[in-house]
Amino acid sequence: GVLILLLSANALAADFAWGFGGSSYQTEGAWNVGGKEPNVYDQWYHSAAHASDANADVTVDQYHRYKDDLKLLPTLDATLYRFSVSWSRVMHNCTGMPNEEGIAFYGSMIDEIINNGAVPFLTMFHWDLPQACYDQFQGFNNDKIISAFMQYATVLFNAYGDRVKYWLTVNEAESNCKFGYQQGRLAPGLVQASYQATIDCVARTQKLHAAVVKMARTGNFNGYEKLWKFGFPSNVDWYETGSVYSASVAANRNLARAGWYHDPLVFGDYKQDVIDAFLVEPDNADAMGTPPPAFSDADKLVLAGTVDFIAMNYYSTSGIPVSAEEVPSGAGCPLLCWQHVYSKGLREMANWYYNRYNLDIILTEVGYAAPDEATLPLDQVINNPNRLAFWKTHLQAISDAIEIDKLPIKGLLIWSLTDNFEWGYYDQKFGAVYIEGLGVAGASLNRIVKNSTYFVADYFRGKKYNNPFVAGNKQGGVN
Ligand code: GBH
Repeated sequence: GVLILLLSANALAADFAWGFGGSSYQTEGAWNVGGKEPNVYDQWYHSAAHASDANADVTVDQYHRYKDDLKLLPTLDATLYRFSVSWSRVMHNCTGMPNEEGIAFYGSMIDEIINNGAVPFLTMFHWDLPQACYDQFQGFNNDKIISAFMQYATVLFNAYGDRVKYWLTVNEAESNCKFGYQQGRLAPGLVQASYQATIDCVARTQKLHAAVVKMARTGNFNGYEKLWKFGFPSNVDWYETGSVYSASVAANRNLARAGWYHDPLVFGDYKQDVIDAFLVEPDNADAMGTPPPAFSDADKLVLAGTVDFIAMNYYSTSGIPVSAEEVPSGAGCPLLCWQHVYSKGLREMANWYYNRYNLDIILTEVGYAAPDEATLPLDQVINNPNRLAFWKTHLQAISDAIEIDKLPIKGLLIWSLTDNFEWGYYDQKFGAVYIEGLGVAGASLNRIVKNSTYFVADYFRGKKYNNPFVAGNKQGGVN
């Protein structure tokens, strides 16, 4: 009787695993070590115009400390780890010879992830384009980025495809395009007047993603390519019906953001409701009012079916009254608080994705930059009640989505493992781990785990979900 009970309880447990994420420019440092060439962020923050800004020359020095950092994973029973490869660390001159030292670095990182019992999620591109690609053809402002990226992807597939199964091609295409190539607020700093430039750049990035995935699926790399899974992490703020947005406005905005990202990669093109949603709301400064470009028939064939799961980044919900926010707004405060904390938005967005695409969902980023952590004394940072409250509500929303809504949310990658360089600032602290003296020259950069991180680990231990992921292909077969 007991055995049967145990077996059936096990059979009922949902498939889910969790871990942490980070990105190369934000965490590695070692900007000119090991044969790494400058990327557009090195160039940007070293330029005269930004000489007084913070930069990520050192940041959390993960390049030298990754082995120790990754040891944290098994102590928390965390089994996923997302990192990005810095293109200019592994290839010379944009598309020139591979840099063997850089290739070996990420190979060692992947081995350490696997040795610590975790599954690597490899982000191919998290915005730190080789400066050489920008100098040669303006990077993502030119279709030449597609063939250049395919050469880069070939290097990654050959080097890591035996141990990496989960690939994220381009992180947040809209953020990269808008901030880097239209508004010029981040590197490489190109300014173009119209949001149309962002829309065109996103379409180019979708074609790039599709070309890389098709290359993987039709190519012959190392015998493991049939096992690889691909995602395209989206940045979509959820819009909530309420006093600010009517139901139809909120629905249109969600369609025009979430559908814009994933319709082409699932269906081969935008469905009509996405195009209608773009046209309907001319007051929105961003996506609305400007139609997305038409894809050619040839493009549509390549685009369709190029994501194996929905890679969902979630931080914030727009249109809720301040009184509905579960904890104080995070990130960007006090100047421009952009993170409105509302866990129900996560659950609603995940439902939206599943209803539309019927695919597994992996939460590729969820996190909180408590607005006060830059100024509080250490013990209050480590025990921050707002961070704890954030995780309580968001873990509840995730498990409700899994257990009540029956959504196939298969993974959570907490953004981020450590406090790091938040694209211009060190005072927006998303980390599960505090870094002593981050941003201060010569600081110890000692790691201290925040207490809310132990809460997360205990929460998932209690859930006893089944881990659906299988470590590197050499390690344990396939799922
Ligand atoms: C992600 O971007 C990135 O993938 C990651 O690198 C980053 O560290 C993390 O999230 C936290 O920000 O200043 O009011 O104009 C999140 C999407 C979109 C969030 C732009 C900040 C700026 C809002 N980002 N947004 S505002």
